[in-house]
Amino acid sequence: MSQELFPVPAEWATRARMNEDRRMADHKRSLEDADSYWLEQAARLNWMSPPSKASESSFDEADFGISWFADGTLNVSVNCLDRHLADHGDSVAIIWEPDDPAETPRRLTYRQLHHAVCRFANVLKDAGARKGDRVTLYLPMIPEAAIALLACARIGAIHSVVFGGFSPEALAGRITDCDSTILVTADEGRRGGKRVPLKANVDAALAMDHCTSIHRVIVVQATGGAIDMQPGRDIWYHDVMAGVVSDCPPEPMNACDPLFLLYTSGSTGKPKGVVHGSGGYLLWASLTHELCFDYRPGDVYWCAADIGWVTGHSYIVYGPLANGATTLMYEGLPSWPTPSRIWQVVDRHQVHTLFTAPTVLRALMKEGDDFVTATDRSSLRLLGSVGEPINPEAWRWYHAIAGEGRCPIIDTWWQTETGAAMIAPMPGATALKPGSATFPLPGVEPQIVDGEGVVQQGPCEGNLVIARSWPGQMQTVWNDHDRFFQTYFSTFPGTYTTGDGARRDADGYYWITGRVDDVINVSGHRMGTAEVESALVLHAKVAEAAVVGFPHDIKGQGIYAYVTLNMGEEPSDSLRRALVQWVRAEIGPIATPDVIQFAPGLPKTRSGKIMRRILRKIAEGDVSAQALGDISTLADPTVVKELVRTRAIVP
Ligand code: 6R9
Repeated sequence: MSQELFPVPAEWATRARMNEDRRMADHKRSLEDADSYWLEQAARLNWMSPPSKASESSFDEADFGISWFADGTLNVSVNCLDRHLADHGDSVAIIWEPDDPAETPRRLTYRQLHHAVCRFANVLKDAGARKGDRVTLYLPMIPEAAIALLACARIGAIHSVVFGGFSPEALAGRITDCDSTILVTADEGRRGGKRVPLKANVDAALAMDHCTSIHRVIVVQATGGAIDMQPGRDIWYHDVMAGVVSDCPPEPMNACDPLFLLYTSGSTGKPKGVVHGSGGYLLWASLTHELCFDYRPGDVYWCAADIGWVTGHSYIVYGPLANGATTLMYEGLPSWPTPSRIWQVVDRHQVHTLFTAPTVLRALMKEGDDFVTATDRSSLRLLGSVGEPINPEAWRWYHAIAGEGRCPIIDTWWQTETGAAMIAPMPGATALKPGSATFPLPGVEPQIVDGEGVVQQGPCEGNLVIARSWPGQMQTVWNDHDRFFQTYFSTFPGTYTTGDGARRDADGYYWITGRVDDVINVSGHRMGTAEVESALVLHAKVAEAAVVGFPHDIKGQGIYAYVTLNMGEEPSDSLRRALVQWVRAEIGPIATPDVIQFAPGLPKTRSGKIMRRILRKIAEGDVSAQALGDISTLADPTVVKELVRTRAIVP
């Protein structure tokens, strides 16, 4: 644990809204005088009818529920667009940087974005979308993605974005789970010079027997590639946009009405639809965007995430646009066509704030500093990190090389479930320690509990829980309120269980240590080991599979799969390759197993439970007797010896 301390740079001490004293006073007040604090904060939004109540949430089974600003009415798109028009309608809302640097970037002012959103909202209405209907978005990183999100918000339709890298199978599952009726996609996506066959994937998904709810597919022409259009079902975005008016009155929404759902992996079962409300979520995205990045007019802010993840929702679209910011949206990959690309984009658009993931930094670090130092980067003032713990080495590189020592690193810890950042520094208020997400934001009350749920005091390590509701908290799991309670509130009653481990040091800094459940974090993407296992056992030759994470230099964690074959099947390299392809086709490339070890048997307890602890150790290559621990309780202890022996022949 690093004890270096990086004080607030002088430039930020002068410029920032927050300083150390105010940060502490705000946090104290947000907990001690929560109602008045939050009703005051609610004024940062534009309400049709302002709320008179803040939180009426409870984590207890008897009166369980999450409710924020329950009697307030607003429209999220009005907050992100209309209210900015009078003062700065002509300032740039979105800068779009294409995949191919030879192409021309696009710029949309707030006025132009408002115009496009209202038109597309009318297109959605013409397609039959009504308040509460689900609209699935399967799009590349193009401005139409932001337009589609906000158009749904305008009419009160609930958007469900499916990451463009997911397979037809995964897309179909997410459509069916929420019965969405309309799908918005593009002909193709582009990333790193390659084409992603989005529309062809859509066709494959909609051809599946169980996937029957979609009656309208709206297709954005992004590349002009050849695709099939099914008459009566598929329509071109540009055709329908040409035929609608640009006047679309915003739908009044209750603060608790769902704004979106977003599927995310857990430790068990299928991915669940995380449901976020309108008022609390937007307040949280907007407030945390201001606290963490201290945006000022004229700054160019770039969150280099994909819209398919919660980071894209909260920090490319909702947070920055609610705050009237200029948000940069990048279609491509950080290191294509050259490892300098990310910094070239910074220079091209004079980016002030860059927000990316540790996995990107580690990959760029490996390429050497010359790709960074060949660029100017003098516009950079703030650097953000999200998605996984940032190792101190990557932190120092980001700080010293990319940011030339002048930019604070804002390491934001949060989750799809939390809506936006929870534990994070503020640039003018927090002295930094490399690798620590530092302190909780206002209203966030973290606790560290031991395995029995006993709250630990002072410096300690254990399970990270949150002791009270905050405005950005998810409201339910789509169609499964019971699963919501069971997943997050039953392990340590009375608190929200994050699934992460954390350490608190003597100065009160929080250090996130990673997941404590069966979720692995591959390049900042969450993957349930159960999902990969289910995909593997669907293969005709596979009898059983167990998947664990293992440390990976670039990805943070890699996917290690133990596979037991059906009787009569022989392990081979070609079968190994076939299984890797199989998983990619079932879930998508982000689930690609790094290692497949054919295992004659899996270590199980007598009650049949797979001992993952042992599998993790073997995957890490730590096969000492001490590491493997007591294996005498296994139904068949010889299995372990066999796994250690066969590990040696894994390529
Ligand atoms: C925003 C996002 C959530 C999980 C979370 C944790 C890990 C995210 C982190 C971090 C350490 C950070 N995580 N940010 N761990 N430091 N700054 O990533 O949401 O995709 O739901 O993942 O990611 O393990 O529980 P999501």
